[in-house]
Amino acid sequence: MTTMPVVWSPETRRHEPLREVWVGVATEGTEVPARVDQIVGALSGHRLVGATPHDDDVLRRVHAPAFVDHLRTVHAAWLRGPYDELVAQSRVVPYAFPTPALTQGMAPIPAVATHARAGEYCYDTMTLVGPGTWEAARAAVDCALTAVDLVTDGARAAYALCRPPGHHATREGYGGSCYLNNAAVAATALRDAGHATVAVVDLDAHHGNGTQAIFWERPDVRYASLHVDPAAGWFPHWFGHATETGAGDGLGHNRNLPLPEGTRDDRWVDGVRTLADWATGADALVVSLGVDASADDPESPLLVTADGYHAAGQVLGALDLPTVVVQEGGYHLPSLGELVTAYLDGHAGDADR
Ligand code: SP5
Ligand code: ZN
Repeated sequence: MTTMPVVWSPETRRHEPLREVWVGVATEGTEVPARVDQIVGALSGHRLVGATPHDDDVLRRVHAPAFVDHLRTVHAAWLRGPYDELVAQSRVVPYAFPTPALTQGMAPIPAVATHARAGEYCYDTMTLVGPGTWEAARAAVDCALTAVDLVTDGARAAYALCRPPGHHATREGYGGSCYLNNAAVAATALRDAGHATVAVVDLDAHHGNGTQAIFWERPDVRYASLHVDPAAGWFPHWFGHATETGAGDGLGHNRNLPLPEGTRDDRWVDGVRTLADWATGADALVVSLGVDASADDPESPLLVTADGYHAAGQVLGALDLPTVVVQEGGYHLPSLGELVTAYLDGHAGDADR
């Protein structure tokens, strides 16, 4: 068995959200720098590759340039604001959002106050921006692009240890602990490298509404996801239903398989097989590897085990496509390393574990 190269960057540790505000209460953040240490530590038997710097070209095609500029500058704007004196609060958190409930068909003029401006790009209160958030999110993009380079240079598959995760980030906005959409960047770079169609298969416990939105009207990048049913009350609440199949030229190129709470390995791996069949015929693959579907995970009600993730790796590895595996969620620190290793080893083709 040949193990998969692992791309990472110490810069991804610089994002320290400290808190997430949920139902009006600040709780301890779950998307913490220690996630990187747990995963790197478990993958010491793999070839570790440092991410190399890439320019903003792909990033500015995936995301609106004004959004990218906002993310890069908003924390400095927050520090210039009166927030330190007012609330002794160092993290950017929006408090009002120009949703249709407010705008009612009128075109809002961008706000001046940073705490209001933040609500134009951030769609929830759980995704705080601190001093190192931009540097970490940008390093995660470099991890994804470096993994694409490895595949372009002949590796069959490469793993990008991206942090913060990305699949909830849309073309023009961030939320769900995600800032820049690493998987969408990888898929776009694989298209640039000459792969005519790219399939993104998303195994995170939550639906990747950002990736879905970015490729919604495109037939050349197909998105498919297995996740806890938003209709059972789970984030991202408004998206992830089976009825969402794309639009325009992308109609029929989006596939959602929502699962009930309590889904275990057998039905989850069946779902992975369905998504693998659906991806057949693509020229390259991106796997959004969230391991928060694990039974141990505090953020989802799915009950998948490391054996399930290993089986998922075998199923998607058997597609034998050039593949970039991108880290998404997964929050139970003690089991993170085992879950990621199980998937990667399955994908690389070990027979059992
Ligand atoms: C990438 C990813 O997995 N994002 C997950 C975003 C979903 N977060 C929903 C959070 C719901 C409330 N969590 C309360 C836990 C208290 N720490
Ligand atoms: Zn998730």
